[in-house]
Amino acid sequence: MTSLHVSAPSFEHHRDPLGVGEPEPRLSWTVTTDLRDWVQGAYEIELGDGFTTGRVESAESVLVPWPGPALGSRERRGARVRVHGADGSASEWSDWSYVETGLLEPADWRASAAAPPLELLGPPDGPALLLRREFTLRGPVERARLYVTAHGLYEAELNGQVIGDDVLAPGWSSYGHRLRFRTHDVTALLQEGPNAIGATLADGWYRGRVGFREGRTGLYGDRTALIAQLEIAYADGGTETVVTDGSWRCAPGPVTAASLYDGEHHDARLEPAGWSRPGFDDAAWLPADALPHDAALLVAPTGPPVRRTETLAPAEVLTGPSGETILDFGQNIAGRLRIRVQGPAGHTVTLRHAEVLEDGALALRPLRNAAALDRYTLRGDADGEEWEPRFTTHGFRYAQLDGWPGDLDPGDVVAVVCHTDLRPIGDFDSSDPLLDRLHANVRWSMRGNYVDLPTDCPQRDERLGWTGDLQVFAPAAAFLYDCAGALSSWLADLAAEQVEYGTVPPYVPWVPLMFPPEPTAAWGDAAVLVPWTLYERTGDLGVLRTQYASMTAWVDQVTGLAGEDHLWDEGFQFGDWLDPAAPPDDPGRARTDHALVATAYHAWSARVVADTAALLGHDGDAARYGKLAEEVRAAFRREFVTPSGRLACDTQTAYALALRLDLLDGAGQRERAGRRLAELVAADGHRIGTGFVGTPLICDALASAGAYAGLYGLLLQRECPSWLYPVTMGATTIWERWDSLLPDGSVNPGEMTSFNHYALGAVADFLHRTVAGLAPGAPGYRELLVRPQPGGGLSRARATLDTPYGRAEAGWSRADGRLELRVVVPPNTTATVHLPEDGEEGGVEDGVEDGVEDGGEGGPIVVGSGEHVFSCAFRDPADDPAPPAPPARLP
Ligand code: RAM
Repeated sequence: MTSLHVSAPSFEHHRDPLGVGEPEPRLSWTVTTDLRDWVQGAYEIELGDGFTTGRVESAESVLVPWPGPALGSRERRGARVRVHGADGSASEWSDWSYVETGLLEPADWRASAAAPPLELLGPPDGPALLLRREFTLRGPVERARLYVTAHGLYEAELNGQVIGDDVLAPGWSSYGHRLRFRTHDVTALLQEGPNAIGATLADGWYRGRVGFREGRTGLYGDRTALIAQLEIAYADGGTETVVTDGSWRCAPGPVTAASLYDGEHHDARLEPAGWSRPGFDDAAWLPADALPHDAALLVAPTGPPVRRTETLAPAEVLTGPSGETILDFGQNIAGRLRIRVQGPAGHTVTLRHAEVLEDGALALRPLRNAAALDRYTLRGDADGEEWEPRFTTHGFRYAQLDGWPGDLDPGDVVAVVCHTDLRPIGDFDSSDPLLDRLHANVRWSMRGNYVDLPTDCPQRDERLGWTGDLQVFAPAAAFLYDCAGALSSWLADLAAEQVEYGTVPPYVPWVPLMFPPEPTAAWGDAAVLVPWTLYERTGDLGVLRTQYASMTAWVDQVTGLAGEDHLWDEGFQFGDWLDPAAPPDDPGRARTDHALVATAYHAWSARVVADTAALLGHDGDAARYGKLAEEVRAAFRREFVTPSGRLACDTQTAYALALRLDLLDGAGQRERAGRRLAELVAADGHRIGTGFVGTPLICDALASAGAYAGLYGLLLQRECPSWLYPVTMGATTIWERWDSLLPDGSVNPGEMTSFNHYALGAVADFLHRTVAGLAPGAPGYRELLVRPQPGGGLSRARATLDTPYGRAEAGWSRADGRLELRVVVPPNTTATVHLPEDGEEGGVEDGVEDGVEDGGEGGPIVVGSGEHVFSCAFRDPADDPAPPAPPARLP
């Protein structure tokens, strides 16, 4: 009995397709089958309005164009699909899935911005304010939607119930260009007769403090406001709309201060009981001001919101040096605490947060100008009360509780992990627990740094969308999580601000602080390389099309800056930021020349733009950027490479750039450069010598040179600086610096010392692609490239990924001189399998019966869908010398 099953279609990159902004959402589906080598021959899509495509002869199953008439605002449509294999097999119809548009046109918005009156407004990051109004429904409701957003942060309620489970809504976008609204199905919350709708409004990114040093307040405006439109369809066909306007009434509430950086103070005695229920007396409340707003800025989200994704119980209760109570949650996170407490009315409990301890006490210095301090003043309920702040998050592993009334039961406090609710899709494991912990730390740093946008860090007075950090991390991010929808929103902000400021700002959204936005290599190149990574990992040409103007504008700008000699050697650069040799107080003082880094990146981005232009059919551009890329490569060689392949900067980063970005000429130069890189790594005792720029490239560069011993020596190094050193020091996330915690356990004296920065975790991408061997061979993993390179004494490694076509896996294990490689190829795709270099002499033996095309003499093998097992002789030179010493300290 064979089986062939097709999933219900998904729409664009949405996790929850309610309130989407695409009138013609593209559809994708995956097939599960035990038929081997299954290839789709045709599909058929049926839409809920009766529209059907009939049988379409096509192998496409990812982001297939919307087949029916475009949807209008508020339209809901079911879709289902069935598929036919090229082998004559056929599936049943899939289940139905549904997509519903939000408000697509500015003219759909009738709501004003309801702003609390000036007399209620406190200083920035002061009190959160309440807004409410009542309305009466004349009959039973069939369907109701709330379209809602805010200038500031909001939490909306209907009849006493919080609407949805979003955290920090509406998130942070470049508010001057784009403000995301959410669509909620609120049918079940409404009742015939009197109803009440309300919201709590805090300053957040809109009006509160953002940015390092003094930061900025009132960046987007000095008045917070709610923009909400509740659309109700009665069962009898009538409709009703309730919008924010001057009829809403406002008052202060229990939140007396709320700051993203400093934390929240909630005085539960000030909660007006029942304020979001009908019948509450708001006579003393003040009317809101109905302010105009630009509805053209309102856009539907393309990715999921921030949510509470997990809770962690304390792993340990500690007592600090002054007798303070400190909870250790065992994991560094972004989020906040939820407490259950019982005590007298008016008593205040204080919660402080930190990522690490120093001398047994919270290390607060790395937070700089972020107090990360929450306070709860009790109502005095006899049976206790529960609280979690709503308008702040912190980056922490440890929390200090002061003023806890009575004995603390550790079960009364949990850490609530908050971040963008991205779907996890990829994973990695191996025989080395330290390497696995490193990988887990990368995942946690991704979680900690995706609180609505990709940030540098979640804890100090910064938390900005630094472009360079994401640029280097994007390939790892795109493997761990389905982040295409979320990142395309951020890229839209990047493009909008690039137009506004005339360059790609070093962080997006841009907050004017100490310096104007200046073009900088590796940071600004995010404009080109992040869309490319998304294309490579999802097969979505749309993201390239949407970002094309931004991509070309960046390369054009740099071309102008570099001038006729094509060397970008003037102006400010971050360079190989945080080179481990840079002094703690001067993180930009790298050993690698800034001009070398900048020119290398220019060549790379020009190449990627040329390839993009070709894909999009812009042939003239493709030729022009292709020529530019060659000219910049030549300029790079002229300036920085000797004819024999030595580089002007004798550094790990310089060689990594030249090798990985294909800047050298001919096998001779490459061979010499590869050898020199391996020599440098060995001379450094297999300790890492790269900063943000070299780190994501060096392992690939060593692998391309065949320097496997050097590569694994570096990857598995435990001495500082290295990837595993922090793991041996008990790290649970990736650190900003190789030595954020010094070997003596003290915190690095640099003012910029975060314990949760994903950039140096970019190496995870190499673990997936090369250690385990699961890489995209064609965009969207339509072809897998399985080319593992075992080494370092590892006895197994495996990567798994939910590709757009279904589950893929590549994993190997070895024993007694033989290696077994297991590959799972999703339906409708193929894999090109290369057995490890040292394993060729053993020959190839497919453990499965058919479908194997032996590439002959050690060449690659192309296989179709299904599970395949290969085995070959393999000898790991790392087995020969004495085995490495056991880890100093396991986390
Ligand atoms: C720091 C950030 C970030 C980096 C910039 C250059 O402030 O934390 O990681 O990209 O500097």
